[in-house]
Amino acid sequence: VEASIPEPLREAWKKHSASEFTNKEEFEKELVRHIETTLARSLYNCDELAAYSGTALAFRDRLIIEWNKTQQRQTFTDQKRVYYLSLEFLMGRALDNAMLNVGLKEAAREGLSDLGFQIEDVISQEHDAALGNGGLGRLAACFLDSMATLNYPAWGYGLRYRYGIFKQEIINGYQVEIPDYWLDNNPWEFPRHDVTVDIQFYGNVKKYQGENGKIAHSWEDGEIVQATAYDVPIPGYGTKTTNNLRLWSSKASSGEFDFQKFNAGDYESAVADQQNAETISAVLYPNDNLERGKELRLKQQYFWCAASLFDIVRRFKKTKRAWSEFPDQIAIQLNDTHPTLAIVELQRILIDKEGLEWDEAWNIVTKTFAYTNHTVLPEALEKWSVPLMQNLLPRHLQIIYEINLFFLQSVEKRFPKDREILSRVSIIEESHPKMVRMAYLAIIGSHKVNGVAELHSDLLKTTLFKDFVEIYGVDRFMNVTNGITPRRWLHQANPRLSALIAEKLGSYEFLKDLTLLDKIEAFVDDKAFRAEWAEIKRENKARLAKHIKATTGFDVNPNALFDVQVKRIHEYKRQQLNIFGVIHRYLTIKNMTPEQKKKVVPRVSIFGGKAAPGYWMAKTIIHLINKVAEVVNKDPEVGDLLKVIFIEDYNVSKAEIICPASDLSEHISTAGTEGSGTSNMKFVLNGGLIIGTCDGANIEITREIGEQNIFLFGNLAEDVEDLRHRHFYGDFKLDPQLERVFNAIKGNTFGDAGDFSALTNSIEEHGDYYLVSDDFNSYVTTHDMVDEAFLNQEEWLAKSISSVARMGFFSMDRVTNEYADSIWNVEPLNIKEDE
Ligand code: BZD
Repeated sequence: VEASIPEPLREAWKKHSASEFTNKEEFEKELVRHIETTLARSLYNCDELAAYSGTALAFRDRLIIEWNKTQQRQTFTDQKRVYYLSLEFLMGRALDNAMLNVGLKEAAREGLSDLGFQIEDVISQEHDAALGNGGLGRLAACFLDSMATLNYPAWGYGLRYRYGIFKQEIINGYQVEIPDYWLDNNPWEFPRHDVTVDIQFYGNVKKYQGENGKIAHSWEDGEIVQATAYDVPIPGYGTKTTNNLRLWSSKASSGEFDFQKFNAGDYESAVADQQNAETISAVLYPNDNLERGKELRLKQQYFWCAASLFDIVRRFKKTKRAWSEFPDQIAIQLNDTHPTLAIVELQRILIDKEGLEWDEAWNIVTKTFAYTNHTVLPEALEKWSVPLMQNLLPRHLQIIYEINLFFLQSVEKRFPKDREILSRVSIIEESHPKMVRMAYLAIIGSHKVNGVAELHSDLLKTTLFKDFVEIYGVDRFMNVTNGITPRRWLHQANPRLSALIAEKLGSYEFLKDLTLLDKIEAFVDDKAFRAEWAEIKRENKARLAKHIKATTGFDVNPNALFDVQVKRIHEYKRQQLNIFGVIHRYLTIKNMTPEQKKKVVPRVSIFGGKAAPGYWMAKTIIHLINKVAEVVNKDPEVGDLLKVIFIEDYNVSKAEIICPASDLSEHISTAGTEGSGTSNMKFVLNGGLIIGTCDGANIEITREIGEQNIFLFGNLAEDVEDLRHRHFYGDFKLDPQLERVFNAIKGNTFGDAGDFSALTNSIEEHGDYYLVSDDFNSYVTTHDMVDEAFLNQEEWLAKSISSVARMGFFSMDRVTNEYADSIWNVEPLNIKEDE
């Protein structure tokens, strides 16, 4: 308030308020101005990178003007806001998205062309913002896009890692990790050096007599690290709303202690403190679906939760409302358990700082938070050692114990005869050392808990969180099936398909209401439409083939069936099943007569994905894929009938090239292990068919597009436990076709067999936990059905078109509205057009 310009002077201010370019001419003017002044370059010295920077700065100006207005509008209307807390935001590139969202891509294309540049080359200069591992981080990014597009007053909160997910190089068939330093000349962030929060670690808790004789607690001493806000504007599509993603960066507190040391000549130790503090936001942990309990990770979590909560509470306090209104004004969504400490931090703020009674505070907390679970894999469930937490966050541990005490007392009251339930549901696991179970804390501190696809949410209720369903009733648990933003994953990634659909539907309205896609089913028998549909797919495949040639040197035939599996490399996702299937195909082709070979459908098997640097088995899978590629791709007996490609450094911008180019993609996790999967949706939305297990969102995709349009195979989730049990007791026989594959590997067909023994052993010797052998026969016969189907191109096209027509359900806008209605209870803002 103190910083605002006095009323009588505002007219002068408004007269000079920044204005937005609206056409090609004005864009060119802004572009040249930025290149010549902001970037200090000239027409004699302007490469594509400078053209990119200039274009980005021009669009950034537009975004920030709308960002400012959006924030004013949201403050003025004072409606309930959503805060989405996620340790990962896998945003990808921003420029193309910004141009499309504000509707000025064509103006920019012509403007750049007038000045000597191709827009595609300019766009591809941008470095991906890769602050995430996989699906969880990308889901957060899709949320931001939808929340802005639907005009929800919403903020994202995350960490500003100096290093995002590593860049992957393949050297001699092995994955090598290269640091991803992405911050140099990133025009999309705004440092807010005036928005800082001091964050405390370590120290100890003192009890004292507070007002009216109450026992109170204060957390004293320890270390202070400073959080600085960096804001990233998030434009909605076809709306003025531009929301905010606030990322926190750490540095040593600008307090006295470092200067004291510095002045006392202890220069090295002052620098060490600085570096120590900066380490907190230095790097994204590169594991997906694995938690390893490292102290620095817990520091990251608390640093980010505490800074975000301070910011949220500060904003709330400005409204001068009663604390009881906090949950009417604020909804906080926890993206997995990573931000669970936010629950404890809010309780701490309310009781220790604001003097509320425990019960009153706890009531506010539980009404504010909701928790999304993304996995049932045991190794991904977060647990923190009690001694570690005691040391780092002593007051928080006390509060956790208190939460647990009240919770267990209530459980005991309800189930007085059940002695076991208390140890089963306790937040504290009685192991050595004791552990804090973060998922239980998240459930107890939230009013809603959701899974990300129907099967996944059912499994949560019947297995992992069964006791909590008994305790709280089934209404606390719900399903919200994931979705994807059609703006990036159709319009931006596949502009020609988007244009064809728009032409038939009469407008681009489907990008805001994806259920309108169902109207294209009427054209499924229209010859010209089909031909165009096929031509677009062919062109997208040619674009990918070009990328493959440029990056791997291999030629692939765009008329072959492109069979794609791109996602994080993980045993449960079963890239090993895929590559074993490829080897099976290779051996089969090699045994064919020339006559038989003529009937083979040519294939290109395309893989991509990163392995966590410490995940040995996943790295072995990558190695095998690359070794198989080396042998197959140069085998003259095979020629064009089979090619194997590993695309290096799979990321969001590569996904935008790959998804539109697939004929078939693989979503083949062991049934019951994949929360949802979201790339399955991206591929189908781009006209690809999928082969998959009855897992995650494959099940709802099947329900929507029809069984005739998907290739399902493999054992069902309900049979998995029994099969594993039988393997464990020695009831295991290797599938004979898989045995032939293993014999080839063991015969050194793909290099030293010793390199791959861990892979074959895990199946033959160690119980085949992921049921690769059990599903192998079903997998390869289903692939034969794919070939059969691909031979009939007309029918394949019909499947492709009607699948796309039925994908409306998987829009992130549907997802966002479901969260808004049944979890957050927030309304979109009304935007007047003339504002
Ligand atoms: O979340 C993924 C699930 O595996 C997918 O099935 C699901 O579709 C998406 C979105 O809901 N989970 C992750 O991506 N998880 C992680 O990346 C992760 C990262 C750190 C720690 C634990 C998990």
